[in-house]
Amino acid sequence: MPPEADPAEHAPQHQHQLVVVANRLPVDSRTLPDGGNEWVTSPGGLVTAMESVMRNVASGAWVGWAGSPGTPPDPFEADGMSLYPVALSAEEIRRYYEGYSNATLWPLYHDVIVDPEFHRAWWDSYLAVNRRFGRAAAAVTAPGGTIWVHDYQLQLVPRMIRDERSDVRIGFFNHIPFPAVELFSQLPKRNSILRGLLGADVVGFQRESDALNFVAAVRKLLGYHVDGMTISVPGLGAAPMREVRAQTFPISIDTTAVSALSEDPQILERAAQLRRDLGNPDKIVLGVDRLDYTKGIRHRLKAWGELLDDGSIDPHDTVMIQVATPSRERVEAYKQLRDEVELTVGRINGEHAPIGRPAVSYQHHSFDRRDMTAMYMAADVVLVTALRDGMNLVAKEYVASRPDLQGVLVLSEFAGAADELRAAVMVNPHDIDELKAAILRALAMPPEEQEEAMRSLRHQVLEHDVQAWARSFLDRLEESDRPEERATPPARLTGDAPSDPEELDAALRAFADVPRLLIASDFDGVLAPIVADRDAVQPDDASLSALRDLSELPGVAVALVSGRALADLDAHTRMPSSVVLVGSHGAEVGALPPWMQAEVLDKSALVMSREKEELLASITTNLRRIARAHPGTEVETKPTAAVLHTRSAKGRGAINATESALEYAVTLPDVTVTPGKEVVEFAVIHTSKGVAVEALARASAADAWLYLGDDVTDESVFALLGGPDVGIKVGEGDTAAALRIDGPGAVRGVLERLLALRGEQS
Ligand code: GDG
Repeated sequence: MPPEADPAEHAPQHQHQLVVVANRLPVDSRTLPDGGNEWVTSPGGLVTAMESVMRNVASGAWVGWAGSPGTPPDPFEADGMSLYPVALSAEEIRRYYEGYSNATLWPLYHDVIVDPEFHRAWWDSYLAVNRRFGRAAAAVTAPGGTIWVHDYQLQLVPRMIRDERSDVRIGFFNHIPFPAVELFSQLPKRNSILRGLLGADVVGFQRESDALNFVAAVRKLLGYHVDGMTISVPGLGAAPMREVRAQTFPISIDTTAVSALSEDPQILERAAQLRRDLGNPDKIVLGVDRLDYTKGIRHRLKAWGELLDDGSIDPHDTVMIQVATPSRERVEAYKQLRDEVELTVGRINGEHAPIGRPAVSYQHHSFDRRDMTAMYMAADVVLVTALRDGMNLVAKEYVASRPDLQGVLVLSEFAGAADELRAAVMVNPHDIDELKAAILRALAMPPEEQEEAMRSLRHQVLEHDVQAWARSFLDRLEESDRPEERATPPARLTGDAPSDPEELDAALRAFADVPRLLIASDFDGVLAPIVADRDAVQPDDASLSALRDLSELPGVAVALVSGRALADLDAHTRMPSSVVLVGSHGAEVGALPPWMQAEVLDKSALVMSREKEELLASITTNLRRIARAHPGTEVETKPTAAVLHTRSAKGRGAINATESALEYAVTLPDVTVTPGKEVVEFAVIHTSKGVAVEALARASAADAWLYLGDDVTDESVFALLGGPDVGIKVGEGDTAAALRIDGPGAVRGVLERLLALRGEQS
């Protein structure tokens, strides 16, 4: 069983203005001499960056895993922030972290250097853990605060927070590449991932190509409207459209800290000692990487081995140091990589190393920052030969460690750093001959040429440090719409007066002239008067018949969209197969006519998991309890939702039952609760009529849509309409529709007029 400790339970009373969410907290567990344990902070680039921005906010926090399975430590303070540990069970570490994150997403996002594995149990765990992180973050953020979510392990978190906290700004930064849509499309649950990310206001990437790949995936797989790097995301339920910005923010390092180390005399001495320890070679070539197949270590060793084989390098003059920090050691591909690398190093040393000194000094352990800097300072050449890398900080650290302006960086064009560090010796690491030539060129580069290149590289790195990176991301996030500004869709009409008949007719005439149309309508209150007994509903036969006839005309798609369950809607309308039925506010879509493109409807998001089934069962039980306390109210169960109906309640019963239901709703962050006309719907599948109608418009390649609706749930469709579209609100109330008619009788008039106008053309 996963540990269910909820960090919010231990939370200090105050709420935080800025909350960072990352898989790992910036702490490590250290064993004390007495066998006990203590937590020490392990400042990396991200922590340093955050420290500088957190100085400017009243209160900062970090939510993440503390690094060991089971019960996490209580929240604690470190470096001016509150740290909130999130629990991960041993099984979740295997499935969410080693599985879906590191054996599915990591290889897929790095262009399938090894084959990604797909397992449904891993996904379930990823979902559950993301939810835990999302809830923990939502619980500790101040009203109107900012949450910054990091990296591929937590891609669902932005949306999960958004569903719970519409008042906060949410940013997401992806530290690794985002793959081309052709590759990304292989990912099971790909659309859930995209929707998860689109919960953010700003989605940040390392390289321009990553941001472009993401936007292309959103356009192709979700069909959302994209304008440059701005994506229009339809709202959930009655929520309005949101704008999400995709942008490039190349990450950097704490150059001040690295520069300070590089000027420390003790570290200078360590660098000199290192050279002596290696037998005073003329040249030291260095590689520093996590032992990961993306880093191109095998390619590098192959090139190095061949240079020794063909005598281009003399192992008496030139030594290679390869630091390969242990990483993800329980993931199969990493075990294999380690075996291969160590075999190759052993072979190279066996064949070429002079007695008493290595040809390749292989270090499979980690070093402290001071030792790392000493290595950079001793290295005449650093090899960064990644096959795919989000950025690669080693490249930037090397440059920042060389105030002497000496040293050569050989840099793979597949590392994000290649976009900025143009003065490096660029290389395609897949081309072993090219790699060998680049290494020889670097080894032979005259000091003046080194100086010129290093000066240019240092200018780039010193001008753009990690603090500037964090500030520019947060500034961009700050510029996104204030959450409260987008709280309600724009009301185009207020009051209850029907539109001028002339205006309505002109709109219908213009609409009927458009080549491909989608005509969609709500059912209750539009095609049938609202009645107390929902089963006794009497649809207007003439309206249904007009819709039927419209659906037979060329270039016209017709859909009925209702909050009712699909089967219920079908039973009351008996429409032919040319009319698409959409039930449960978009969560159930009936059969599509063969000419519609079914693939644009994302059914995967609509699938009920066991977890959702259980949630729905418990909601139903609770709503039934509320219904028993308020005679006349009743609970309807649908495949993906439970609905409290209050139409037949006595006295104040309807109001009281609705209030109880809404109070209960607050306890259900993962449920979409939609109050409508004398109903409150609790849906465990997140969708809306707007999402469904938009998908149908795409599936039918419609140039314009007409929508008729009377309920608040129809506002999610009206909010999407623009240009050539026609939105008609049936009955009173503020609305985002541009036209109003007064009831089902007038609907019949509209549909018959449309039939006449369009029929004339065919
Ligand atoms: C991901 C993306 C992106 C390594 N060995 C030791 C050690 N290191 C430090 C390096 C560097 C860091 O680890 C590695 O950063 P990279 O950027 O090279 O790569 P990933 O770990 O894959 O990081 C990457 C990064 O996120 C940031 O967005 O650049 O593309 O894959 O700082 O110096 N540090 C110490 N001892 C070691 O033995 N102290």
